[in-house]
Amino acid sequence: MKSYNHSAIEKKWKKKWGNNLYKTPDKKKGAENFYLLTEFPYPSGNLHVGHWYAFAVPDILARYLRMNGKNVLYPIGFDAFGLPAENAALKRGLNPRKWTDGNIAYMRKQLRSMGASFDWSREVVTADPAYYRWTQWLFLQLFKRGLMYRKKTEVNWCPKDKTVLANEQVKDGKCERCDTEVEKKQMEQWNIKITDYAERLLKDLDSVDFPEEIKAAQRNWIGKSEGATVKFQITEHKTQTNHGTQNKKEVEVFTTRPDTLFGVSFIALAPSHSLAKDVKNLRAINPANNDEVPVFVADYVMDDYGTGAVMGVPAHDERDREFALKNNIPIKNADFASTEIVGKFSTKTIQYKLHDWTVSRQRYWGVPIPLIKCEKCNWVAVPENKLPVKLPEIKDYVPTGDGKSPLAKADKWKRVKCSSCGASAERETDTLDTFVDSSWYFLRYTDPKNKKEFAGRAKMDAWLPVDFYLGGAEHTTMHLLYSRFWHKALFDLGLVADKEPYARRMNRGLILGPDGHKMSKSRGNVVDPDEEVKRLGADTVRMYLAFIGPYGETGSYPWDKGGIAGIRRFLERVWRLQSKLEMYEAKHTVVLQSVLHQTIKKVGEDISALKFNTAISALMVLANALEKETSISREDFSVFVRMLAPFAPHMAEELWGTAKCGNGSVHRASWPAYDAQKTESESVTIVVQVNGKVRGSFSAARDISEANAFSQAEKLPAVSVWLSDKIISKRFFVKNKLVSFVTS
Ligand code: ANZ
Ligand code: ZN
Repeated sequence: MKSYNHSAIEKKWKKKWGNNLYKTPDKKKGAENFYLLTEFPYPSGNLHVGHWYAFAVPDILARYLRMNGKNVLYPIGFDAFGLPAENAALKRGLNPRKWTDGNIAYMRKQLRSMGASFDWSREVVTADPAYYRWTQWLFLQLFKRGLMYRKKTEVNWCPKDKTVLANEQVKDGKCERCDTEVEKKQMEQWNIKITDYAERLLKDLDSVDFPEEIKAAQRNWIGKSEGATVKFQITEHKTQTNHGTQNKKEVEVFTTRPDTLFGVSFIALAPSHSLAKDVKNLRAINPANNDEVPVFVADYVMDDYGTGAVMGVPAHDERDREFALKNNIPIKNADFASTEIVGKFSTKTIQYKLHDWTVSRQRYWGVPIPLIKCEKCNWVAVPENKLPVKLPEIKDYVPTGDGKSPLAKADKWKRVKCSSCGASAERETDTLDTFVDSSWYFLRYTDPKNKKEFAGRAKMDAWLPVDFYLGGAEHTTMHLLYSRFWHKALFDLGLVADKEPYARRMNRGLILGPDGHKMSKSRGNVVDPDEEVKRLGADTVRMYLAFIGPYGETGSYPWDKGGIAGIRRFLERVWRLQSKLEMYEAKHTVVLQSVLHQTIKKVGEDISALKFNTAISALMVLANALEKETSISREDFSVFVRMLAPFAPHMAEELWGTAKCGNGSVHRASWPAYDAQKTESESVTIVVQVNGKVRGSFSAARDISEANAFSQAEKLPAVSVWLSDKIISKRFFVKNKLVSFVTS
């Protein structure tokens, strides 16, 4: 037996498997389809441990399901457009396309080193014109449906990235990408009416299998509030000079507590409210009791929520109280208004915290928005036969900061004829937010080469909805929400069959550096997976990451050098089991058979539950038992190797071959079945009590009869002393557990 040479084995099998082993047909006879999706990576340039955790560990599930007769689609691609790639390229003075293409080529190689069972023939790259042509086409379908609109709004502007950000991309007032303080700017932008779908995005959460935290986070983000609007008439203050103005003004407030109407002590407006300028001269009249109350401008009133105006009820609201005390406003204490009164002076309304999705970006590296601005016709769609609108190669792609995309300088590209009236017109020069690209990539995986449609309906129907979607917790209120919306919009257009894209979702945990902190170059705690693969092998790295903790719980796990060394030693022990292989059927003790069948059961159940760590522990227990045997039958060895295959695909393939376990690849073999009877331990320990006290115990064959149990128990010396000269008045028997005597 040769010693375990991981690099030779891994190289050999990667080459032999090539691109064909995991090519997934749309239909396979007798096999149900299963779509296992993990969020595709940004081509950032180098695979880190987090990528391994994201792709190599779910591969265990993909392989297990295949061995259990499922036709599993486990695709991969690259989320290639967008800020991260562009910023990285700019930092190096490189063209974003060149940089991105180079990274993708490198990452493909690295991804292959994992030995993951991706179907590479379905690879999708969002910066590829063959892909973004359909991003543009889908965008236009939504545009024609009236779901896109242009509006001058206060937007989040990142002064460093020099672009607009969606609300979801701002974390604690800072740019999610570069951590710079975000500024507010008035700009005209393209928005998508995701708020039209707020109610459905909420309601349909009931129909999907997402963990409660994810549902709660989305519900919170959508932020539904049921309340009412109330109109207050505005009167000009006595000191107002231009008396005689009769134009009636009113201010509308949104409240969740219309029953506190009698306690209104003031009205507060957001600083950008249309009446804010004249506020010193204004008084508001409470419609319920004609009380006149002062009007203020207050910072705590948000301009983009409700009506941008609040009725201040300091007796019942903390912030209102604080404001009233600070501004010496008399606090009104009053009874609650009855539902009848409330009904007369208010209109029931529902408010959402969710905002429409701002999708235009003033950056080069994205999908050109396929619209044309014509003086006469306003915004016109680029005709479908002119798609894709290709992103032009330009020299100066550095963001300008003047609120315009670098594409605005691409004069030749920009000038077009209006597709409606033929007059000279200009292209939209903003590009689309990357989250538009990723809102439908999983559809394209079902039909990646289609030139006529974004994906054929029959192919989509064969795979959708996604059976199981794994990803990062950071996407809960971004990608996961956007793509649910996008799918619903496509559903309404009759383009997809389901209301929801993902049947089940799970967020994975985080791998920390050996010091327990997030891996980062500045901390010097980054573990390079390539080095680990070189040193210990991909099988060890995969198995170690699977062993590090339960996958489906969003915990964080520090990388442990001792832990990975332990896994390596385990695999070496597995390797040495070969030496015990017999040429003939070995006679094994019942105990080994029970361990074997218990392991089959446990490993299968644990993999299904994403508890890869305890599945590996069970394999370790079995390996211990096998080591104790003088010889191992080929049959038992084959069971072990098949269970090893999802975790350590290269070693398992090698052992499968050398031990002549079966024809073809172990990855085409089926998962071993267990015998339920054998999973039960063959011997049991029976405890013996006399008058309620434990006096002894004995080991017996499982399911020993009551009569035999009593006679064996009575014979135990430690028991018989307590029974001699006594009359046994009662006997109890609990099957496989207990014998109890009562004497009189
Ligand atoms: C009077 C009142 C009395 C209120 C009371 C609350 C308690 P949610 O649940 O988040 O929807 N509000 C309305 N628009 C606002 C804005 N643009 N900026 C800041 N605050 C605003 O909160 C709704 C409540 O927040 C509303 O109900 C309003 O204050 C305030 F005992 O009206 B309430
Ligand atoms: Zn025109």
